[in-house]
Amino acid sequence: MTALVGPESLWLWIGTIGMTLGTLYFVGRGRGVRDRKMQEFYIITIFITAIAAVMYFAMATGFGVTEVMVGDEALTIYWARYADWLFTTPLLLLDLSLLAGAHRNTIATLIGLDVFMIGTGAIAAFAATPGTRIAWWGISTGALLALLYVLVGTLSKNARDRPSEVASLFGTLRNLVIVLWLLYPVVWILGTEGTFGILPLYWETAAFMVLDLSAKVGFGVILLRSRSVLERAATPS
Ligand code: RET
Repeated sequence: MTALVGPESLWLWIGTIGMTLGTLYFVGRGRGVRDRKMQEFYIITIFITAIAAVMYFAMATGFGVTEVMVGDEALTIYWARYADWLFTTPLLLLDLSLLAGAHRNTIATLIGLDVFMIGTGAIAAFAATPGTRIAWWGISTGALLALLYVLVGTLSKNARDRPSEVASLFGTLRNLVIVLWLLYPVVWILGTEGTFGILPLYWETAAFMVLDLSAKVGFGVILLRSRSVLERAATPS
């Protein structure tokens, strides 16, 4: 078997280190938090970066990667991304939902759409013809747009009934999610997966690493930075 991981491993190692440092930082901050409701935010956020750290390690060391034949071309597919996102994106949505004080039906809808999005995105990555790959990408992007619609609709409405600092923290994180999450399908379709060959694997891997670190560690830092706001978020309003 040939080694599948090329020079893009540089970015995968930076991702591994960044996610590990993020995890350690959140664990450090979470020590001493006694309030059970507040602990929920720490537990969820720590798992997000911990899962990403091991999946980045899997990719950097050549476990999380395979080849997919599209026509007579072999594409390098980092499948571990989808394993990571399948678990971490629902957890990110759970953090946001707890902050907004969402009803469980809203949480179920968001997580359902999210799993649908990552599942169909994984099919897109493994599909054998350019046409079917783009069709599955379209289905997955449709789920993303529906998810963001719930985020700006129902979830934002719920957040407006929360204390003002909590509502404002929710607004910041929601906007971060909208901007960053919309970039994922763009990088995918421009990158090697889209088969248009616009963005080479090296730069695509760098782009996903920056997006992943911002969407996980950046998100977590903003969420956990103010203990007083989290305290208010943890008190039922
Ligand atoms: C794929 C490909 C198909 C189309 C769409 C995608 C969306 C992925 C998203 C991923 C978000 C990941 C995050 C990771 C955390 O660090 C699967 C790339 C719509 C939105 C936030």
